[in-house]
Amino acid sequence: MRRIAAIAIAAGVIGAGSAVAEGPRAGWVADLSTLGHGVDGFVRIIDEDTIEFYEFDYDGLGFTNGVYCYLAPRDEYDSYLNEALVIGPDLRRAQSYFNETFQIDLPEGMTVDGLYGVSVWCVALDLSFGNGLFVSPCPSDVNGDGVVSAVDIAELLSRWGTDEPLADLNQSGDVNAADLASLLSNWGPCE
Ligand SMILES: [Ca+2]
Ligand SMILES: [Ca+2]
Repeated sequence: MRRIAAIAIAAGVIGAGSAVAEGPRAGWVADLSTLGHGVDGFVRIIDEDTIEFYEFDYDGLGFTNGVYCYLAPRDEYDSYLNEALVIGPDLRRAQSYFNETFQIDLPEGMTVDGLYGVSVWCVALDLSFGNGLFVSPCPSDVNGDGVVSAVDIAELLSRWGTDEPLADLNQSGDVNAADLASLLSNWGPCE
């Protein structure tokens, strides 16, 4: 623990005054649960306003008001509908989806910033057919540059004591010493 504390103090000096930006989280992936209509697969963030469904299954059915991709804040993605966050197109169609890949551009002016949950959402029933949380393929790489380094410690320390998902590496709900230890254990290039 002595080593961790020493590095933490050093990084605190480095991090003082540095700007904190969430970044586009390119490459983050959500693993869709299966809640209805055979929905399964993954959704990946391509850039700040593009997401990609892949290995996607869905029987194509649903009620008349449509079934849409729905992006939401972390705590709301499976229980609450804000229509502004529903992004098109309507995913229903006559032929079922099997192992498909397609991209969706977010509406003009909308980005993935602050949005961690994705659902395949049936509007008429206010019901998710499948959903998941976007997670980083290399969680300790807080700033997303492909390497776990002192910069990431500085980014983590700047969020110390908060619940910010970028730095809450073990998804415990707060940023603390456990996250710092996790970061140090993953030191070096992302695999
Ligand atoms: Ca990094
Ligand atoms: Ca944590």
